[in-house]
Amino acid sequence: MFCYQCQEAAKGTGCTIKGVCGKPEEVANLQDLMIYTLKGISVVAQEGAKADIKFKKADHYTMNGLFMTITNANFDDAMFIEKIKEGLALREEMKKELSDKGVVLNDLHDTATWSAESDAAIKAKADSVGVGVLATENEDVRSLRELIIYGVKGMAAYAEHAYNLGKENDEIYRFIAKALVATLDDTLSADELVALTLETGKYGVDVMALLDGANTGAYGNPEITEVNIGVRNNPAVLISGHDLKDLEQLLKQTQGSGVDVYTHGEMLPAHYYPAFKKYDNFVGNYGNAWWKQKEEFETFNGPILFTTNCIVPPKAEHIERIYTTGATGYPGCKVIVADEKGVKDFSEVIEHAKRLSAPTEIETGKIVGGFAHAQVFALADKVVEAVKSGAIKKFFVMAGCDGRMKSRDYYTEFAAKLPKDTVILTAGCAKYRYNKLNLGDIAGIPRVLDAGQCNDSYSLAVIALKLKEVFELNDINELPIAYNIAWYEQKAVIVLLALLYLGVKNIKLGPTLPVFLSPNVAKILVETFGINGINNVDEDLEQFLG
Ligand code: SF4
Ligand code: SF3
Repeated sequence: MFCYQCQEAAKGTGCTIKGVCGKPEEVANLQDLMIYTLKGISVVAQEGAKADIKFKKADHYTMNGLFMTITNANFDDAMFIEKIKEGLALREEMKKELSDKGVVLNDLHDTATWSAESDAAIKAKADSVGVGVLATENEDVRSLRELIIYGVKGMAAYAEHAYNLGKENDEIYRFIAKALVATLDDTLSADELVALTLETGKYGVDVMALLDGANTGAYGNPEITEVNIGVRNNPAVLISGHDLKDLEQLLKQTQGSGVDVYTHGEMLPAHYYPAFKKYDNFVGNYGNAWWKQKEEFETFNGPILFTTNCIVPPKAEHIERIYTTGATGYPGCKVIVADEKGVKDFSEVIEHAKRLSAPTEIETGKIVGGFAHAQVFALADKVVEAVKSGAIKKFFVMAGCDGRMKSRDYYTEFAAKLPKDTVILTAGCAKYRYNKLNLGDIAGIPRVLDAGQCNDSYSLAVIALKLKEVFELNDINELPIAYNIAWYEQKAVIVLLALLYLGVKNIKLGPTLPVFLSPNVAKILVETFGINGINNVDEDLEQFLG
């Protein structure tokens, strides 16, 4: 295996024996074969597109297949084998349809022609492509290809959440296919791949806008909300991940059952949506960012439902109370599958909760959030006034991911040491590093404004664009907004590419720069966009405020 797609890649080069995330070699290779299969399907889909023939099924398959390979989403080798088999059959169906319509397919790439009859043959193929990343010898081309693939993985994840709410955009699917095929094309120059990377950012903006519209269209605009972090004395289900449609179905099905629902990790911002406030058994948020889940699942006592990443390989005794759905999976954990109408039956999870104890309290109190674009616009006069009067000197966008590395203590210290006339704008699970610090407020505006999940970084960009307009500036970079972003997995990659596309400069990215950036590609990002790594809190504060 060879994997270097996340911030925790072993030794700062890549995982080669087993993932730091817990991904075994066999699963890593199958994930690479999944991507290989998706490239082949995209090759055929592109041929169809030339003849104006669309393959909706392939669009959805590709979206879900990409999502399954995101860090900490799916560790289940059997699920990958089944998915790949399904893909091979789909690819052949597509070819048949094309040939029936008179489209001649010549000289197809191996990704579009390989086949395997048995599980063993699939595994053997997986082992042969499992270091495929390294097969691209030119390190700059390899770096750009992988940067694009990781961006597209994040894009697919967000597209799937929107799709679950009935919203999709064919242009995003077309781009995903085009990008995957481009990573097979040896004739593309590094410059052309750089251009494609920026185009990936454009579709990153589009997909986040699509998801924002889907979420707010279905559940209303997030509003200022105090979220309880304590517990009640009823049995309960803990729901983790990013999928709001799954949450809605769970809340509906738990009504009147005596079972409470708590959010975990990236599901916390669900409390900010008006539509979920009517559920009186939607109690609060339990715990912190994903990487603390082993201890928190221990004390939660009840069943846990994963709707997306981040799964940490569970303790053996927890497996029987962990359920997965959507793109997620873990060997031994029960999978809840949607019917053809997208309906999921969570009754087994709810019945399971009834047999177990109520959660053990690990914290008490409340945290405040709900500052997505509409809520901030509603406060615009106050915010603009505070900036004009000098009460707010600077905003710090500290969105992104959390992770288990000790070096991420930097973000807690950075937030705590920020001057009292600054405001943090956050989104994603990065917030758990400082959202319980009680940093106070400025004239009633909390000093930590949480817009929501990582995809709600889109809101932060919309807010910045609005402020640019209000202050009549020519360039988004003239605003008193600094960017100190933490990344971990591939959704953060698409968020970053989206910000670059919007013209945001001088982003500090940490706790370490992606190891999949070759020195030359990193140089382009530094020279064109001013991207830079973190140093230490005092020096970085000096740099930002100096
Ligand atoms: Fe390693 Fe990250 Fe890949 Fe897991 S996802 S194998 S930790 S690089
Ligand atoms: Fe967190 Fe996994 Fe990225 Fe959506 S839950 S931000 S790491």
